[in-house]
Amino acid sequence: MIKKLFLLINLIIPITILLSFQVNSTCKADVKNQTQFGNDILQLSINIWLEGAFDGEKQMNTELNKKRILEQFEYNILRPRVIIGNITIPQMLPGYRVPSGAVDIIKIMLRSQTIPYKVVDSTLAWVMNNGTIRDYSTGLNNFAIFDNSNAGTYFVEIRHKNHLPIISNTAYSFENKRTIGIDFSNPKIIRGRDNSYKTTKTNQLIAMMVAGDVFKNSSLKETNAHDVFLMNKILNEGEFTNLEYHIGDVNLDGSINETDKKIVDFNSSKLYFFPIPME
Ligand SMILES: [Ca+2]
Ligand SMILES: [Ca+2]
Repeated sequence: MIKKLFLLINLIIPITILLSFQVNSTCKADVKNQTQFGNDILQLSINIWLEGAFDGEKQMNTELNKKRILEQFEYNILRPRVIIGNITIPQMLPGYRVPSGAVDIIKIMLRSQTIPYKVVDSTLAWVMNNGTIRDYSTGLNNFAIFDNSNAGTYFVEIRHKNHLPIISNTAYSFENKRTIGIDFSNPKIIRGRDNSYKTTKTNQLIAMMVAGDVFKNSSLKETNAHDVFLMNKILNEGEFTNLEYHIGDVNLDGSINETDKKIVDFNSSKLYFFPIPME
């Protein structure tokens, strides 16, 4: 009898350990969603304006959302590409929708504060029409979520498909689950970007991401002809269908036409600088 009991205990203990490990793993996977490189969840809330979509006063257009172009892009393009290199890009979680009021998608990167300023994490976020953001996965939180890095001090870089990238002037200290707020509409926040300053209809000096960067090349070989040349080519060749998430739609209204070309022409002298001085 004692021997049988001993055998039973010997069986139960490993099973219990195995089960508890599985439960822990499942919980961790649910919470962290494919975390591989870090243990912390960093939260970033920003204010950002995208030139072209911005009305010059207090909001941006939401045509890509109204025409369901963002929704199609999220489902058809982004979902199959969850992992890019070593970076896990979040996808919208099942059951969540593109948030109402979304203008477009931006990519936000955290860079180390020491040379060579490596990218330590990267995530996507929805830009909302009032200049705030939402987390990409659910569209419900008013902050972007980074879960592949640890707490630390990082520069914040923002990229968009056809706007010039920008980066913060200083590095910010992130702690686990504490939301950092950065107002990128304040010109002082952006590093070396005199070109992005604009005066709004209400005579406020604000910063925004410069529109029209349809040709992206981080090398020094890019000239100020590239963006204009590519925009002309897009218009002339008409290799697009409206209602498509397209790099030529500079003002983010869901169509590609002379309005987009005018913006690229107007900004052509700014568009060949890769404005991340540290790269
Ligand atoms: Ca360019
Ligand atoms: Ca357009």
